[in-house]
Amino acid sequence: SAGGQSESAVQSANMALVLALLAVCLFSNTLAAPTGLSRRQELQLDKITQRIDKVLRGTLSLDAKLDARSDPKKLVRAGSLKARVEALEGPSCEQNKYQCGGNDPQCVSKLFVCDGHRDCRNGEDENHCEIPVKPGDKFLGDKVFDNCGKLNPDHISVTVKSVSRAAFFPGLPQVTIRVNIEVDREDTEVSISFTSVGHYSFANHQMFFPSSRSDDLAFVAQFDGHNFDRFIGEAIHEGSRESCARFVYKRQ
Ligand SMILES: [Ca+2]
Repeated sequence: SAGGQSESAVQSANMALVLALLAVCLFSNTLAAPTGLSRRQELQLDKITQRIDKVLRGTLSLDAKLDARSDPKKLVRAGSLKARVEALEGPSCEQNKYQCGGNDPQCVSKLFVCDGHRDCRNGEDENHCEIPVKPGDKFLGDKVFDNCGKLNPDHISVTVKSVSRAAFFPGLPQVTIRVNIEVDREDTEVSISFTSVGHYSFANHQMFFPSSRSDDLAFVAQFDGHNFDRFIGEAIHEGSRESCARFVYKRQ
C-alpha cells in the first residue's frame, strides 16, 4: 500500500540520518583534554567517551551489514540523504571536533559544546543548549527489530527520572531513566523495569547509557538534532559492539 511504502521510506530516511550522525561520531575517537579539569576528571571523562566511541563503532558495522541486505533503491535514497546531511555540515573537522558553522568555519572540541563558555568565534557552541529531556518525560518505543533476548517485546517505555549537570563538566549532563518492558502474550507474561544512569551529549544530540554489571547491553538514544519528540533507541552489546535491538521512541 502507499501508506506502507511511505512508512518504509521514512524508516530508511531515519536510518540514513542515524548512520550519518554515527559516522560523525566515528570521526572523533580521541579527545583533546579540556582546560581547567583535574587529572582525575580528565581520566573520568576519557573513560566515558572511550566507552561511547567503542559502542558506536559496533553500531556502524552492524548498519553496514544491514545495508548489504537492503534493496538497492533504498540504498540510493539512504546514500543521497547521507550526502545531504554531510553537505549541510560543511567542511568536516578533525577528530572529535565540532564545526562552528557560518561564514567563519572553525572547529572546537565537542566537549566544549554547551559548557558555558563561548569557544566558537560566532558563539554557535553555546546557542542550542537546552537539554531535550526533563524529569517526568515519557517516551514510548515501537519495535523495529529485537534479537536481544527471548522476551521480544513490541514496546518499551522510557521515563526520565532526573537530569543534572556536574559543576566540573556541564557539557555532559547526567540523565537517569527508568525503563519498563511489559510482555503480555499467551506464552509469556512478564513485567520488568530497571533504572539506568547515562549522559546527554549536546554535540551528538545523543543519550548514552553504559551497560550494567549484570549484562553487557548499552543503550543509545539518538535524537536527529531537530525534532526532540522522538529518538532512535538501540541496545548494543558492549562486548561484541553489535546492536541487537532498535526501537523508535516517541514522546507521550
Ligand atoms: Ca563552549
